[in-house]
Amino acid sequence: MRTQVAIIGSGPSGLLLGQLLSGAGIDSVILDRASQQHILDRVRAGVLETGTVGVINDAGAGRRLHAEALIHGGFSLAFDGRDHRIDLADLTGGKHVTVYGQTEVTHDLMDAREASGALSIYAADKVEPHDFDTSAPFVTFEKDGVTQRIDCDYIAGCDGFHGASRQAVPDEAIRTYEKIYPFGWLGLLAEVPPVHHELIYANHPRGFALCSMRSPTRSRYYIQVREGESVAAWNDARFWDELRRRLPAHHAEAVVTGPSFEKSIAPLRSFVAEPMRFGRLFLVGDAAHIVPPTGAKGLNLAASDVHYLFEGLRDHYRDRSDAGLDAYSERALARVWKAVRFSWWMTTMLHRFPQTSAFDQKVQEAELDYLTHSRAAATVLAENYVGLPY
Ligand code: RFL
Ligand code: PHB
Repeated sequence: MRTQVAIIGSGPSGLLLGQLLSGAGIDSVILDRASQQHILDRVRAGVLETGTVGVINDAGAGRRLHAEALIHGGFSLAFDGRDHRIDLADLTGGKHVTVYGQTEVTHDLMDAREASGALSIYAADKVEPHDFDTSAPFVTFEKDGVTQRIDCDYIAGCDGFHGASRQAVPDEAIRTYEKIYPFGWLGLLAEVPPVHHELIYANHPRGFALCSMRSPTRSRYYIQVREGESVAAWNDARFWDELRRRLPAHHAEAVVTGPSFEKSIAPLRSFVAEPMRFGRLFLVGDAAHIVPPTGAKGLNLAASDVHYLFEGLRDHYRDRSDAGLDAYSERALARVWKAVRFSWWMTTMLHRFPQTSAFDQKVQEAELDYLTHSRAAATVLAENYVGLPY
């Protein structure tokens, strides 16, 4: 088999890139080790920057999003029993975020790919990139016990943090930076109306809590849990009880509870691999970087990476110019590090760290107080949350 761009991974990064390439008449094959259903069953991000919505539109997969997504012009910071609204629209000159689940984005992109007729291979085992330091790279994989090979011009490693692409790079060619946080997020999805019409990020002595949503009838909630905690220890009643305890009283009273239909724990980590290009292999999205979810940046960074890489590939095939491909790693990383910083800062400001000193606790309280009294400080938060320009 031969294609122009072999894409490893069918998450948002791989699917977005595949659609943009199809739109420009560039051929791609997507390979994923998971089944299509498994990918659609993963519950993840919910907040999209305007730039991400733009990339989804460019990929020809924005129709349902525009009909169903929720536009949010602000969110709440809750702490010390009170509630402070960050007015995103006012602080950023009219900008907003879009609340639409990653599951739905993935669904729309998979439908668009199917309509375009481009090839995706799911449940592919042992996917491996080869010879990307030469002009003749290829990818091998096993399907139904048979080893197959795809020759290509370029390989896009869109296979997430645990994927094969980054691991195929020799140690001496890559530098990684990592920070692990000593807690996780327990998330719950339920068919109940959200407690509030906007998101609430809560800092409480018992730990962080986040009230988010997927629609006016579907809520997504998260609570900070200790490292090593197991989902089995949290039945629905315990979760709802703990969530309520971490919210200001007026919100706690308004929480509508119901049976959960998804519950999972995510560890929190910051991670960056540099560079993001190795010859004809490009790392994209979570394959190259991870941020803790507090700033809602992971999926949005995947979209900006895809935007830069697509421009480079398009210019290569259309104009025979490699300037965009040569600049990919530097352009992407400049934006990545700013989101890594923002996500680390939001996480540090909103969570309770084990063994925190009295000094650190006071500084955290001063930071929150400053945000609620200084327009300049609130503007820094708002302009990062809605997304820095591409
Ligand atoms: P993905 O989505 O992990 O997709 C990678 C795909 O590659 C496949 N794969 C392989 N295929 C072949 N061979 C291998 N060896 C392979 N290894 C893996 C996998 O099966 C998978 O299909 O990476 P991608 O496309 O880069 O997308 C990144 C986003 O999924 C991620 O950044 C976000 O979900 C992060 N995130 C959030 N981002 C936001 O922008 N806003 C949010 O509100 C937000 N909330 C979140 C989040 C992530 C969370 N978790 C669970 C980590 C909330 C949570 C709880
Ligand atoms: C979500 O709705 O899943 C979500 C929202 C905001 C975040 C993280 C996750 O910061």
